Amino acid sequence: MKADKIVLRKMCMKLKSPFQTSFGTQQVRDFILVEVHTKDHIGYGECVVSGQPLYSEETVGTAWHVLEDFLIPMVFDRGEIAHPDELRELFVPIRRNNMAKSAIEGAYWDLYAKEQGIPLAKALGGTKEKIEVGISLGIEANIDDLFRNVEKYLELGYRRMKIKIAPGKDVEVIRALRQRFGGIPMMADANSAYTLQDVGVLKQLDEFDLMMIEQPLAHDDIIDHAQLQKELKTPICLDESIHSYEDARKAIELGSTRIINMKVGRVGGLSEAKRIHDLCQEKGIPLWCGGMLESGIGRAHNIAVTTLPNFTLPGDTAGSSRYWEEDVISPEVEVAADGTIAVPDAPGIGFQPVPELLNKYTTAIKVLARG
Ligand code: OSB
Ligand code: MG
Repeated sequence: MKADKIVLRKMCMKLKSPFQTSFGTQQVRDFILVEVHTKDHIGYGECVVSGQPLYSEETVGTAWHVLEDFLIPMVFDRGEIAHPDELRELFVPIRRNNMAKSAIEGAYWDLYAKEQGIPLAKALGGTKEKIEVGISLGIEANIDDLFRNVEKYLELGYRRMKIKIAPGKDVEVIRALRQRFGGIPMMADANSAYTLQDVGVLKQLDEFDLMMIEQPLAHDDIIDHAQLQKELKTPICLDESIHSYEDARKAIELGSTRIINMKVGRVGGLSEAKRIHDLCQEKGIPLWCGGMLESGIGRAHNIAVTTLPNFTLPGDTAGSSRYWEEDVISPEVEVAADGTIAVPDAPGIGFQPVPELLNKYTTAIKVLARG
């Protein structure tokens, strides 16, 4: 695969409804799309940054800089790339900036699958024809709004409810949901809102038989989580703390995590995601695919990675209409009444980006040419 040009698009899409977590409220998704053009194909990748460094340190501004000034020149210098795994190695000297790396690596994975004439899921070694999905529900000011959301997505078939929690919006919220909806598959995500001093509150959640609690403690911690796990019955699932195979290996070894939320952007790409997948499979740690409120392009990548066999729990990959009035792909991602998404069998990501819609939501564009 030899890129003739690489196109960066700054994107801005408005969410149907605001999404509140313990670190902030998002109404607008600012992110970046990467297109890698070869003689025969275009590969698409999504950079799952946001406008502000709240979930991680990367932003649209930092990722654009790192892509334009470092990663893309490295890719042009390399010239021919036979397999996307080569990019993981190529980018090792560049520290972190995982979402920037993942965007261009994902575009090469799409290209690679298109050149082979196979779906991305197959190119990755995926084995499923459909994937099971749940939904991530933001914090609501008012419990009736949360009830309405849970009701709606249960009716639509979603296989588990993930409830965002924060201090003061935790035990009573989960208790109310259990009283109202009984034993539905449910988990909580704290996005690092607690410390070990809150162990009393977190222990109270044990009573509600949650599938797991996601990232209760600091975004950069794996020590306190191990301590906390010793005190909790509920399994801990790390999200923010896992940036690499090495992070996963150490967290598993320490007992800091019993389940891992995989976000391809957070770990720097699909090749690293596969390495973590294989490690977790060997260690008996189940995986599921997290989300970053992606457009259809990132969503398609998430569907593909979820077809790997150790993604045994429903992920956060909801249908396009949960987020957008209109998505940028055709067809849009749809969740069937049984809470599954059919894995497309067209080559590459299997959903076609629609040029007019890409342009409609593009706020800046830069074409970088080889040479
Ligand atoms: O912590 O998993 C998270 C969205 C943005 C940033 C962090 C998280 C989330 C979600 C939403 O939970 C997942 C989705 O629906 O894409
Ligand atoms: Mg999370």
